[in-house]
Amino acid sequence: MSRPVAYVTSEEIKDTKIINQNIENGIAVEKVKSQKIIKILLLGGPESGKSTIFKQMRILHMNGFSESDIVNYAYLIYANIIESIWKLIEGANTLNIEINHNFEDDVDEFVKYYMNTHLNHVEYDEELFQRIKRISKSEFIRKILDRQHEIIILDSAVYFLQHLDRILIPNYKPNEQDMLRARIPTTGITEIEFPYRTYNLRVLECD
Ligand SMILES: Nc1nc2c(ncn2[C@@H]2O[C@H](COP(=O)(O)OP(=O)(O)OP(=O)(O)O)[C@@H](O)[C@H]2O)c(=O)[nH]1
Ligand SMILES: [Mg+2]
Repeated sequence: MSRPVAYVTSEEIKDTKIINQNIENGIAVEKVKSQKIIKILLLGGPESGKSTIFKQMRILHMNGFSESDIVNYAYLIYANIIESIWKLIEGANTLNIEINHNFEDDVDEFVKYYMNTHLNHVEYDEELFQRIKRISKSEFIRKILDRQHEIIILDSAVYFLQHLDRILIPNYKPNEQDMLRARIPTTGITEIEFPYRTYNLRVLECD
């Protein structure tokens, strides 16, 4: 039986050489790039904005957030809202502001929930969220917010309270602004790296 004769034309050899050269060039460019890493270390006190800069860089240079990030942020934002309402209720005590009689039941039920639920385990809860919406519109919360600088509340509390009707819904999908405002305290060191112009930027955040 005759064997197939394998042969290549001079044109094909030329093409292969060009492809090879392109690959070699690509490797050389990558090597130079990898040598041009600029490291940026973000430092600062709590809530000074390190994580916010991190998130902004992800949005601008790394295709933003994935679907699973968005779901995680939804629960984190629910937890931020619950924490904010709790701080405001505590504020009523600190500032000697009386809780309006008609909101006592909502506040009592909210406090019970807060005392019995870890913030990492917050789920969508129609009854609780309706209570939160009612509490947020009450006279005593308005009075506390007028004096918010006398107590410690989350930086993003007012922002989230203004958007409760959009946020406290089933299958809520946070937008970029919501995710930028969401607060999760950093523990340890976080790192991202992305190409920027002719460099690679490596940004580190630590606390
Ligand atoms: N007013 C305002 N606040 C913002 C804006 N963007 C983010 N924030 C808030 O600013 C705060 C910044 O907090 P982070 O970025 O988590 O601060 P951090 O330095 O990482 O803090 P730690 O992780 O505790 O060390 C958050 O509460 C955000 O909600 C904005 O555009 N305007
Ligand atoms: Mg942080």
